[in-house]
Amino acid sequence: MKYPIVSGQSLPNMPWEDRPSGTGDVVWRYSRNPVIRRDLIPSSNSIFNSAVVPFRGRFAGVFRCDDKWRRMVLHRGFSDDGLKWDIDHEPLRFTCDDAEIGVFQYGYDPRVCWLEDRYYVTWCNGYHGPTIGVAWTHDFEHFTQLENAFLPYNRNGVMFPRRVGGRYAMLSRPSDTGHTPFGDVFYSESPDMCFWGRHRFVMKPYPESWQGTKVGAGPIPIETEAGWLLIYHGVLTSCNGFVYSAGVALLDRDQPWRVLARSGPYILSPQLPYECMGDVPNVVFPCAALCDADTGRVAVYYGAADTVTGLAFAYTDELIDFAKANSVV
Ligand code: BMA
Repeated sequence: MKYPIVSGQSLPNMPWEDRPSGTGDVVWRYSRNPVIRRDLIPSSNSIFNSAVVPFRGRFAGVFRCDDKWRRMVLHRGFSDDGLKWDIDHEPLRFTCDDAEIGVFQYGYDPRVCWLEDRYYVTWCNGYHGPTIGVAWTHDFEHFTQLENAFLPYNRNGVMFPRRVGGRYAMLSRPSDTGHTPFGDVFYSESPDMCFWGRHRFVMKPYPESWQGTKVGAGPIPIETEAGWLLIYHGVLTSCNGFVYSAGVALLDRDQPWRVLARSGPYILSPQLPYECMGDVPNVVFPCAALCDADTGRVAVYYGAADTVTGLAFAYTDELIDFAKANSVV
């Protein structure tokens, strides 16, 4: 590989399809999308913006399943192949030492990060407005909730899979109470998963483009010898409302708030019917990526139209070259 993956794992059983002939696109979709349909469990209105990870030779995930009340709740699930998912019919419950923090109002847009010896879950957590909830699990049975990372209002909390400069690290996007019409990505550090600080600016919208209104981190960054590979979402305000697309950036390995490259064109945008039609039309929203360290194959899980979950494929080397060759930095 041109840019070897650092501390990755072999995932020969991850979902994969070769790029279809006739396209040179850096990202291509699973031919049988949506990989998770909206009504996979009886209670769900929609299943999207969800996070999956390798787990004990199989795959596990935390799924955003809005229910038929239209409450935003999180469910855990398991899969042998990353394609056919067995999602628990009951919402997952967190245990928390602090009764006030442990009150569950709503949860959405989870990410899951393997870090040192356990899986950390971050999600947009209701606490007098949206902020970043943090919890950990060893087994996807018991989830221990920690302090919220930030003050409200904040969304898209995405952890790094190792300490950086000796501290835990997270990207996030300060926001407002509603459908925020702005948004920059920031980097924060923590010595203990409780207190977060040393906030650094990472990137802001790029004007007059698919990422002109706001940007937010997507899947857990993938460490390569060239830098942290970050897939992120960007929003354009059209005369028909927000349009959510995805791009790719490369962040410095030691100082991840430094952006080395960032794609001017998108890598994925809402174009197919299940991305353009649904509860919120014209949304692709990546929240997870599986990566095989041996080949650089990437499988990106993304919410489509706030209704179903799509899957798309890419190679790390090609994503990095795309960010560099088309960089707006
Ligand atoms: C964002 C989040 C996402 C959602 C997107 C499009 O603000 O709420 O969960 O996918 O809007 O509606």
